[in-house]
Amino acid sequence: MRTDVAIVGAGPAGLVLAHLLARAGIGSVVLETHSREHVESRVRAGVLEAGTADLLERTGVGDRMRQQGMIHRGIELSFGGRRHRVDLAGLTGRTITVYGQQEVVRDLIAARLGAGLPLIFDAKSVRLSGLDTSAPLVRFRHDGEEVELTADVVAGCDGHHGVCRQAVPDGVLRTYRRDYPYAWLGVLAQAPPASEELVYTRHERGFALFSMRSPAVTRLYLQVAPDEDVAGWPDERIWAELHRRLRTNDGFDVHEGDVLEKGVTPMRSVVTEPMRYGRLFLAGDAAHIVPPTGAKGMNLAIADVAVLAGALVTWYATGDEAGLAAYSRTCLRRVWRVQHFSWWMTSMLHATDRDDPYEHRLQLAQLDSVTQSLAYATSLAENYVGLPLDCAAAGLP
Ligand code: FAS
Ligand code: PHB
Repeated sequence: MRTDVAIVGAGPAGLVLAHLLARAGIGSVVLETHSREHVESRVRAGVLEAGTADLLERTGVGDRMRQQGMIHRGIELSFGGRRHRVDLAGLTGRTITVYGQQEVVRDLIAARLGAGLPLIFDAKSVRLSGLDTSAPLVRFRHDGEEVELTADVVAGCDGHHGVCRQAVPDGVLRTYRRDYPYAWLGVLAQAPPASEELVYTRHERGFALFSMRSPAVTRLYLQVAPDEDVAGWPDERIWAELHRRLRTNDGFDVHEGDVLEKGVTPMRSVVTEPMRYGRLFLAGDAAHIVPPTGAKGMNLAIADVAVLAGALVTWYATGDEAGLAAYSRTCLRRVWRVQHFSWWMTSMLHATDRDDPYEHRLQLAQLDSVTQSLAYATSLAENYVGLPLDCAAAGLP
C-alpha cells in the first residue's frame, strides 16, 4: 500500500487529522488496533472548547453535535456548601459544548467511511521503520495478512499507550511527568441532570464533578485513591458519596439512576518533547496527557492536528517545510499553557493525599479569589473555553 500520510490511531487526533487532510486533497490511511464498536463505545471526554466545536462545524462534521450537543454559557464552582457561577460567555464572549467524545469519534468515522476513505480497524502489531528517511514504512497485520504501507509522513496519533512514541530511538525524546496522589472514579448514569451547567466541587471529603451527556444521562466523577479498585464501589456507595460531596445549601443534589458504566482513571501530567522525529509527528495523547479537571485532553489533541494539517497542506502545495519544522515548537507552546491550567484546576479542587489543613485553607482562599475577582474569573474562563484555535493554520477559510 502507498499513501501520503500514514495515521496510527482512530481517536480524536487521528480522525480529525485524516478529515482535515482529505478536505485538502491529501491522502491518508488510518490504522486502528481496535474494532469500530470498541472505539465508538469508549466513554471519555465530554467538553468541546469553542474552537473545537467551531472547527468540527466549519469542516462539515458538526451537524449532530449542533443538534444533540448542549451549549453551556457557564460552569459552577462549589465549596463551603455553596455554588458560585463562572460566567464563561459573559467573560469571554465564547461558550463550551457538552458532547461526548465517543459522539465526536462516531461522527468522524461516519464521515470517513461515508467518503469511502481508508480507515482500517483491527490493524494489529503496527511497526514503524525508516522514520529518519524520506520514505517511512508502516507494517501491520490485518485479516491474517502482513501489510506494508509506505508514506511520506507518519502521524503518531495512537494515544498514551501506543507504539509510535516507542519507535523513536532512545535518547531523542525527553519526558516531563507528574503523577497525582489521587484518581477519578467516573460514573455514567441514566438519570436526568440535576442542573443545567457543570458543577466542580471541593468538599472536605474530596473533589467531585457533576456533568452530563444528554437531558437523560448524567456524567459524574469522584476523587478516589490512586490505586482505587472500582470493585470496592457498589452503586449504593457511589451515590451516597456523590450526595455527600455535591449537595449544596441551595438544594442542588444529583438525581440517581441506573449506573451504565463506571471506571477509575489515573491522574497524571505528561509531556514528551520534541513532538517530532524525522518524518514521524506525534499528536494528542501520544505526546502529552493532562488531568481531566480542565476538560482539555481531547481539545488539545485536536489543536495539535490542526497545526499539523496546516503544515502538511502547505508542504504538499508549495514544498515549504517551515510549518513542519516548527510543528513541535508551535504545539508545545499551547501544550504547556494547557498543562499549567489543568494542573492549576486540579491542585485547586482536590484534597491532598495528607489532606493538610493549611493546604485546604489555601485552596478555599483561591476558590474565593476565583469567584470574587473579575481578573481571576476571567483567566479561568479564557482557559476553560479554550485558547484561540488558529483555524488558518489548519487551512480553514
Ligand atoms: P486516544 O487515546 O483517544 O486515541 C488513540 C487511538 O489509537 C485509540 O483508538 C487506540 O485504540 C489507538 N491505538 C493505540 N495503540 C495503537 C496501535 N499500536 N496501533 C493502532 N492503533 C492504536 N479528556 C477530557 O478532556 N475529559 C475527560 O473527562 C477525559 N476522560 C478520560 C478518561 C479515560 C479513561 C481516558 C483514557 C482519557 C480521558 N480523557 C479525558 C483524555 C482523552 O479524552 C484524550 O485526551 C483523548 O482521547 C486524546 O485523543 P487521542 O490523542 O486521539 O488519543
Ligand atoms: C465530562 O463531562 O466527562 C467532563 C467534563 C469536565 C471535565 C472532565 C470531564 O473537566
